[in-house]
Amino acid sequence: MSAIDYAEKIPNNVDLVGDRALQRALEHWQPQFLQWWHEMGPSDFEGAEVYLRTAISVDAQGWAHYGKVRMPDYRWGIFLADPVAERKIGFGDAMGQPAWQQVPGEYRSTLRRLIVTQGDTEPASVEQQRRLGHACPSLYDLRNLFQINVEEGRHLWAMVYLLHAYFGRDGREEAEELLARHSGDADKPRILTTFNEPISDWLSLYCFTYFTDRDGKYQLKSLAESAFDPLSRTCRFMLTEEAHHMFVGETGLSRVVKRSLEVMKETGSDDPDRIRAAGAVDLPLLQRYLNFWCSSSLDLFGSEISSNSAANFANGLKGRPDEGQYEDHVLREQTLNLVTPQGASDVPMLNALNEVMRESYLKDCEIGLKRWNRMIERAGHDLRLSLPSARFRRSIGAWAGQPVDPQGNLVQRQLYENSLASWIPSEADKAFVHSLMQKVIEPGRMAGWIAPPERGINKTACSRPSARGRKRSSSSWIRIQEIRKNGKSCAASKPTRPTTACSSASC
Ligand code: BYC
Repeated sequence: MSAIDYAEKIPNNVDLVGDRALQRALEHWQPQFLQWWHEMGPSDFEGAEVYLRTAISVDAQGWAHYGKVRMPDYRWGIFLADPVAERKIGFGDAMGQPAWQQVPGEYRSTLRRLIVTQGDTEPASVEQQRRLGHACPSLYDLRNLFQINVEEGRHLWAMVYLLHAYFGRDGREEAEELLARHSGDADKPRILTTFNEPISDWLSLYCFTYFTDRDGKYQLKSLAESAFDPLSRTCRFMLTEEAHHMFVGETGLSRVVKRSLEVMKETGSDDPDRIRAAGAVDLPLLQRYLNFWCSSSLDLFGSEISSNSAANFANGLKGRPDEGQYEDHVLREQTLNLVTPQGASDVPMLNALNEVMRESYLKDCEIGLKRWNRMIERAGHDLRLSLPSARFRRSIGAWAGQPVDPQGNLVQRQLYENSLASWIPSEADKAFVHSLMQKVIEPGRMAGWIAPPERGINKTACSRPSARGRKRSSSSWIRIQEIRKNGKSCAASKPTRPTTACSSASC
C-alpha cells in the first residue's frame, strides 16, 4: 500500500502526522472508503470535474476553498471546531464538571453507538442519491447534489476519525462496518429506517434535504452539546456544511412551487391532470411527497418516551439543541404532558426529550411551508400546503402502526388502509414524477418542472431566465467529459414542455 501524505491529502486540524497509530488506522481505512465511493458514490461521474467547496480550516471567514475537482480526488478533511478553553459540561447530573477529552469507560459503548448511528447516516445518504445525476434538472442542481455527496463523505470521515482515535479496535471494526452496510440492502441495511428509503427522483431529494437533513441539524446540535469534547467539536463544524444541504432542499421545493404556480397561470387551471399534462408538479402531489418524507424523518427522533434519551441527557452524552437557551439543565423536577394512544399523562421530562426535540424540529419545518403558502396565496389560489401530524404514519414510538390521518386523528383501520395511498405518493404519482426526470445538462438550461434558482453558486450571479431558453451562467460549475464522448448534444427543455428536455440516452 502506498504511503499517504496526510498533511497533503487530508486537510486536518487534528495533528494527524503527530499520531502514527491513528495515521496507520486511517491508512488502512482510506482505500476501503475510496472503493466504497467508487462502487456506491455518484454513478458514472468519476471523471467529471465539479466546482466544489472543500473545507480547509475552521476559520469562520474562510473555511472553504472553491475549485474544480474530480470527486474521487476530493480532499476529505478532518476538522474539529476550535476548542473552548476550560469547557465545562453544560447539562445533566455532571453539569459544571470539566468536559471529557477521552471517553469515560462507563459510557464507551453508548457513545460508540451514538457515533456509529450518526456515522451510518452519512454514507447511507450518498448511496440513496447515487443515481440522481442521471436525471438532474440542470447543471446547477447536479453540482449541488455532488457538493452534498462529498460533504456527507466528509461527515463520514469525521465520525470515522472519532471511532479510530477514541475507540480502539472496536472503533476500527465499526468504521469498517460503516462501509459494509448499505442503504436498502436486505441483509445489511442502514441502521435508521429513513436511510433505507430509495431517493430515485429529485422531488424526493428536495424533500429529503429539507426534512431529513434538518433532522441532521437537530441531532448534530444535540451532540454538539456533548460532554465528550471531540464529539462536540466535530459536530459543531459539521453544522457549517449542513446548512447548505437544507438550503438545497428549501430552495429546491420553492422552485418546484414557483414553477407549478407559473404553469397554473399559463394553463388557467389548478386541475392536477392539466398541470401534469403541462409537465409540472401539481400541488396535491407535492403535498403527498411532503407527507411521506416528513413522517419518515419524524421517526428519526426516536420514541416519545425514551429511557435512552433520559440516560443520555443525565449522563451528559447528548443535550438539547442550543442547550444554553434553557434555564434548567438538569431536568430532574420537570414533567411533560404527553398524549399517546393510551391517553394523556405526565412523563418525566428526561424521558420526553426526543419529543421536545421533535416539536422544535416541526416548528423549524414550518418556516418553509409558510413561505410556500405565501407564494400560493399571492398567486391567488386557496390550496395551502401543510405538515402532517407527528402521529401520522409513524413506525417508531407510541404512535407506531396506529391508524392516524395526516391531521392527527385516529381513524378506523380500514379507512386508514384505504386512504393511505391518497396521503402519500401512489405508484402512479411516482411514475409521473419519474417521467419528469429527464436529464438536463446543457449549460444555461433548466428542466420544465422547476424554476431556475435566484442566484448561482458561491454567490455568482445567475441571469434571469429568458422566455425562450431559461439562460443561466452555469457552464463553469461542472465539466462532464463523459457526456460529450459520443458527440451527441442535449435538446433544451422549454418552460411548459418538459418532454422536450434532454432525452438522449447518452446524457
Ligand atoms: N429507525 O429510545 P428510542 C443526519 C432505535 S440525520 C430505526 O426510541 P433513542 C443526516 C434506536 O436506535 C441524524 N431504529 O430512541 C441527514 C434504539 O435501538 P437500540 C442522525 C430506530 O435511542 C441527512 C431503539 O430504536 N443522527 O445526520 O432515544 C443526510 C429505541 O430507541 C429509529 C442521529 O441519529 C429509527 N428511525 O433515539 C445525512 C444521532 N429510531 O439502541 C445525514 C445519533 C430509534 O435499542 N442517534 N430507533 O438497538 C441518536 O441520537 C439516537 O440513536 C436516535 C434514537 C435519535 C436515533
